[in-house]
Amino acid sequence: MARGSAVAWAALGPLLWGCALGLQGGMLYPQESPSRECKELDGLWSFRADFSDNRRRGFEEQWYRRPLWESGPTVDMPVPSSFNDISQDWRLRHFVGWVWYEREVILPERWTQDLRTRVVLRIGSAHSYAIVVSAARSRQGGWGGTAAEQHGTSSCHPRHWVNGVDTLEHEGGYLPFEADISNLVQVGPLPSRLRITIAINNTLTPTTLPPGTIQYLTDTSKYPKGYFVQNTYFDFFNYAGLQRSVLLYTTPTTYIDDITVTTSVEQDSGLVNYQISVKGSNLFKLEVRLLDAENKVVANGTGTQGQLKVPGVSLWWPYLMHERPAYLYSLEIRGKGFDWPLLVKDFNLLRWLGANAFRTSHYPYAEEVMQMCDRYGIVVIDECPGVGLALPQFFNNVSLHHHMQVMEEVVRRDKNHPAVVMWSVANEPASHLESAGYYLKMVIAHTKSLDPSRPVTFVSNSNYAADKGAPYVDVICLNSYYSWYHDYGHLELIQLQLATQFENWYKKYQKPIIQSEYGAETIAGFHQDPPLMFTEEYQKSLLEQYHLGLDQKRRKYVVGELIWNFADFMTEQSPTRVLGNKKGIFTRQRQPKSAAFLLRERYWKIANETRYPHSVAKSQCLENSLFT
Ligand code: GCB
Repeated sequence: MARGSAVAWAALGPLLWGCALGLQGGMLYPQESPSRECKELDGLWSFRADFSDNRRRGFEEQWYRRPLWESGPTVDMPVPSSFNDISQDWRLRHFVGWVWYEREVILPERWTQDLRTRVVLRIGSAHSYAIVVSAARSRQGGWGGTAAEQHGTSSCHPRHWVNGVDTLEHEGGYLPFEADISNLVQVGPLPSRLRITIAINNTLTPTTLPPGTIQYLTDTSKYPKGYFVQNTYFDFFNYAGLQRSVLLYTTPTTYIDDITVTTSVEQDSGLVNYQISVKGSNLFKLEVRLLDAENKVVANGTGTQGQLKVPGVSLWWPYLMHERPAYLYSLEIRGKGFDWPLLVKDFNLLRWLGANAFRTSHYPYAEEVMQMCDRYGIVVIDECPGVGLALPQFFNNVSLHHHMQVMEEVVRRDKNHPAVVMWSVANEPASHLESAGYYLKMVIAHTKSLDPSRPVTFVSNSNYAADKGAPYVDVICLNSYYSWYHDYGHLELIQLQLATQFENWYKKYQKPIIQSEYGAETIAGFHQDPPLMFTEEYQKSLLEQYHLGLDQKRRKYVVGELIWNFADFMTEQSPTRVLGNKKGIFTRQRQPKSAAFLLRERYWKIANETRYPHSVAKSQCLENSLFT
């Protein structure tokens, strides 16, 4: 394991590694407590896509000024979900531009009357650019003014349009954002209703993350006037909308804004250094209590920073993992949206497989996924949406600045998770370019300054000799598709090519290596023996060949193998994709292909081969596992 033997994953509630963030304010996951209440806004929202030619009718007609149904037809839209797959209207599936969500909420009276209460609106993620407008309505009827209304601007440019604490803008999907809306709901004659309107734009530009381009097709013999397509440079469907939960929560006006914890171990004692940021007042007294998994107090402290000592500490430990050598064996899963049944099913499958890790390919997963990783002992390589950095023009200063900010948001959100073992700043950037070298150097350095305790990487598919980013990473992560994207059908070449890959990279960089992707497209139910591409037999044989190659190096410098992919997933349409990417060892419905059984045998074999009895005791999950 890259972090080395000094790693201490303690099972002491929310443990954090040291961070010095540039972002203003924290982003703690909302939890109910004696002083905090939460109100989930999941469920049906009103929805309309702006199909107008310039996609700006919503702003021109100020749809946010009145309930959405008053300005035109609306449809029901579940939140959380991606809007693309919900309706039977094909235009919505491929829609690019502004969509509008609206929901009316009745607020508890205390929230609107008690001026010692802060009311916060929190959006788990909105892909990819969002503007939020809130309006409070008094009991007597009539809507109280929003900032946008008071300023009366009709400009459709968001920067002019929003101007007030009750509205909020956020750029980038996959990460949470929030606003204190107390000023809005706590003014006027007993307001009790809140109308929340969220406009979301899924257009990707050369400076968004991931980047994209809009291409106008101007040959009028082939395309109608104004016809455009969105080009993306990654291999998943650009699902969009309110894909994670939206909620309101309260805090007292003097409140804990952020907590940062770093941990270490001294003999059998756990040391927990904490730093707590309090906002709203300087007049407070802090008592700190550290609870164990059974809610028993195991240490006490006072003040905004200090160290707690826990004798006889029980350490957090990855599922089935041995410490010498630690080895990640698993697969990539997907977690753009959030859905509890799917999430629990996926974790049951991970445990069935005996897997112990995954990478959040290629964007941060829902916060609930990260919580499950802490709970189930699954190690995470936490990747930001730096995917599709394929063209030279994407390595510009505006993108670099945004990319660094996104890393700040990722680290701010996930620094508390013991499961996070490494940050990944990008997947397959064009890292052979000089400009990419500088860009990656800067993003990696920035991420290290945010969290000096964890290694940082990006995932490469460049040639080892040409890669300009590899010198800056702590661990080399490599994607390769031998006998899939070239040498079609020639499974006999895999071991040689894999050995060459590992030896070249190791010789040049002398760093630990993770095989971060390998796999084969497989259509469940297709069979052929001897194996042919796309059959279950081919996928199995390809993985077997890779495993023979990996076994040659895994006790040396290869520290992990992550197959591509956990389950089939949707992509854009193309002649190389049959209803999406089919490299899953499970179907999209989570049913196993033959390779799932092969993987299961391998992962359990590795676990049984290497684990000592004491490491078994360390895994919190094993005692409850059906599969040991
Ligand atoms: C890759 C990408 C991943 C693709 C995969 C494939 O290298 O990182 O996003 O889905 O290859 O299946 O082509």
